[in-house]
Amino acid sequence: MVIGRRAFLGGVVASGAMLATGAGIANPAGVRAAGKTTVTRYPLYLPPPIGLASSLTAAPSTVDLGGGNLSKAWAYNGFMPGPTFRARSGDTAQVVLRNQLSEETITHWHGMVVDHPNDGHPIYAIPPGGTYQYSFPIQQRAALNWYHPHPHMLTGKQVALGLAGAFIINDAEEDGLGLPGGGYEVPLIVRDASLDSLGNLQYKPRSGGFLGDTVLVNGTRDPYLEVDTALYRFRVLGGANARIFGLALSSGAPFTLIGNDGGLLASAAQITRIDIAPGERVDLLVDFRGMPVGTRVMLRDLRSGWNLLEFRVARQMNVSATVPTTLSTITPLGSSVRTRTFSFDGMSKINGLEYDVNRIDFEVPFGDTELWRFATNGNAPHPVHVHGASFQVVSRTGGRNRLFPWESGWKDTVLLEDRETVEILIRFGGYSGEYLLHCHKLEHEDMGMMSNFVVV
Ligand SMILES: [Cu+2]
Repeated sequence: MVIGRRAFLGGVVASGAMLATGAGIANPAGVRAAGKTTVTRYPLYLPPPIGLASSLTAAPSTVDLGGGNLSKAWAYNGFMPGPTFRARSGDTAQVVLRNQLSEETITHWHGMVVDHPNDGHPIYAIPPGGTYQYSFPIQQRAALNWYHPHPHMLTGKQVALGLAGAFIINDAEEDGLGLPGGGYEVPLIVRDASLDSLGNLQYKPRSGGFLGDTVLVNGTRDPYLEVDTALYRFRVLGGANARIFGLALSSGAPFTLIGNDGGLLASAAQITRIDIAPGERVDLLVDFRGMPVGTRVMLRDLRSGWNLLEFRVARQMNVSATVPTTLSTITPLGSSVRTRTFSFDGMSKINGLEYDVNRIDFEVPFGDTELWRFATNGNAPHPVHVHGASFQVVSRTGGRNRLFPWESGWKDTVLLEDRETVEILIRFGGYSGEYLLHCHKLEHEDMGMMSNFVVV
């Protein structure tokens, strides 16, 4: 068993809070949030950085979710979330995955355009004790991507138990904008979790999608973050198995939305609510300038009514920062040469077929722009994710019947709610080879709502 540095430090720092919260471990966060009882909050955890030439070990571990109690989890290198990779366009990643779990695993680099052997396809799952050598160049624009397990029928369990981490790419275009950096750029991995009576992470799958009763931000229960009177950049990942979050600030102030799955948007948008489904990312600026020290602002989830993260304005600072209005150039993919339709059927099928790891369902010519139409045939929401390329969302009909500002620019995951049809434009210009299309509600994925295709 590996005890991460975080577990050790957390145990020392936060031991005084244990008595106050010992009974609260198994309480549903929704109950706590709705009541008037005082919630003991814990410092938001920030995963450590990791180099691009590193070993990544998936293993049972113990982590401190806040308050000093150690919870059993599965973690990368003993950390939950796993360590944060940070790369620049042009770098090369050389990562050795080591499997110290009791079952097979493989790691997928969600949002990264890599070739088939580096994509974490389930056929490459390694047994307990096995290793897998990844080697891939980073040839894409700045974005918050992430990594998580992708073994067939085990992804939901392994992610729910703690295996996920951030992979941030920076580039010169982004540098030129003078966006908040250093301590003012904070990744936020938002997920729900289920804890047993001892406070250990547990996985209780249900076919409609795992829903936990405790929210974790960067693996911290009831977190707070002390902030300066400054502009902050929050890199938010929807890291739940199935839960969709409706992000908003308790102050009613808007977020400044600057990016999403595939990096910067063309221009910034002021928006008070953002829905983020499993696998989706949003890049948000939040301005604490001008707020008196002592001010508290809550990041909330309007769907469940949960409090996600409390910002505590703690220090008066004079940090110059401007909110750029023009961010990047998004070149439209243009007209498509063919259309494909994918029906997400029930909880386990695409176009009537359950996943077969050895079956190739369709071929896509390299470099062609195609229009893909995603429709539901019940049991939505389905966050639809494509490996191997980013795409542009062009329309949504039925259901919410519109597109949202966080769906502009480049995406790799798009939310399909009940009765919705979503059309995207996609072009595979990175590599030929085998990739995956699947529902990112991990229980649907594990039950077979996934398809192999080949870029030829
Ligand atoms: Cu689904």
